[in-house]
Amino acid sequence: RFQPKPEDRFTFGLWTVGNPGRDPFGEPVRTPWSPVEIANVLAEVGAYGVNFHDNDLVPIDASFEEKRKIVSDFRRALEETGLKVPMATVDLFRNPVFKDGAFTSNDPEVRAYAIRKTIEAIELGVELGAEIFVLWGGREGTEVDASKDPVTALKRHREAINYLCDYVLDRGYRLKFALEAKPNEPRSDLYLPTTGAMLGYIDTLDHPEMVGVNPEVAHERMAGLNVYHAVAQALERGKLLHIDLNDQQIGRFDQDLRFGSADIKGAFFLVKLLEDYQYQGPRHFDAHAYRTEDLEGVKDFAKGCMRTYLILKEKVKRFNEDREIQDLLKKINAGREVAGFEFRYSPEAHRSLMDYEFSREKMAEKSMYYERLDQLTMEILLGVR
Ligand code: GCO
Ligand code: MN
Ligand code: MN
Ligand code: MN
Repeated sequence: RFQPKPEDRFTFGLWTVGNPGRDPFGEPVRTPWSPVEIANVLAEVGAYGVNFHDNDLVPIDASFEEKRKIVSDFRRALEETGLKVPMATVDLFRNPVFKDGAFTSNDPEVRAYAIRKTIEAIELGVELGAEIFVLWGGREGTEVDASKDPVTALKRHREAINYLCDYVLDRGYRLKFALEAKPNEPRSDLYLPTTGAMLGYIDTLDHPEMVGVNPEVAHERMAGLNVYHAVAQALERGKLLHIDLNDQQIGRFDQDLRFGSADIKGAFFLVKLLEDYQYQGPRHFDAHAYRTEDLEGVKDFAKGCMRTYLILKEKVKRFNEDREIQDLLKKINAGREVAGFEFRYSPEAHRSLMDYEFSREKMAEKSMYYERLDQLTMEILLGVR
């Protein structure tokens, strides 16, 4: 029970389970694993796939020969373990060259280099089977607003994404881009700070059909938003290509906690959304183990993410099959139709609307039962239902 299976499509990044526990106040506490070692651990704990930034796999200064060796070793590990690479991404934040942004840098040479580095990362991802390419603008932002015109920054960002889409089309790759928003960290303010902002922006691109979003639980919560609602908006537009599952307490630094470990109710509704709407993409855990953990603890962390998801999936089934809850929902959703009216303008429908006699008092009298509904939801989560 609660054993991960390939069809659950659980994935982790090399940078997540491979996180050595460095933070702004302290050195690493774990010896870094090689990509092959990480793949083996992921296979052992039952993950379906592994994702990576270009430089999680191939160091930025690797020679051509070094790169070929690393890639072929990694490919062999994938074949031996059966792990897939559904997603790849690019690191446009770690190297000092990107200290003031990549696609939005004021320096055209840096912007060009960012595009070139992304294209090489796309090649690497495609070579290993990726069909989704995540773009997270780690340093696309500012501390000093006087330094950069935010209107210009957006135009530069758009130029870069349009370039990348044209490149992928030109090469005939089956690859889609998933844009990941974050409000802050590592910059004071990042451009396109929320999934909602990303969704509005995507429609301004040359090829919106090639671009969707990768919402992250922690990032929406850092912005004080409801992840469930943000993900729903993406889902409703067919734009949910990927998802970064983790957890976060509001008002804290970017914590990347084990999925479900901070807000179990929020996690429940997110799982409910993904399951009820049969989300087909990878369920990626962008989180890492506490800095206190050793290698065994890292495995506990990874298993915990998947197990919590599967437990919540079972809770969703219970919720959906619970007679009392479903009867309440029926009542909650009931209401009187306005004769002759439709929620689409026509002169006839409009006449019915204007002729109808509304009773505000009657409408406002309706019982909502939300206390009862919420308590029943909590009792499912608390395991007494
Ligand atoms: C973060 C981000 C990253 C991205 C990753 C993929 O807060 O550090 O969530 O983990 O998801 O870089 O592009
Ligand atoms: Mn994050
Ligand atoms: Mn993070
Ligand atoms: Mn992320």
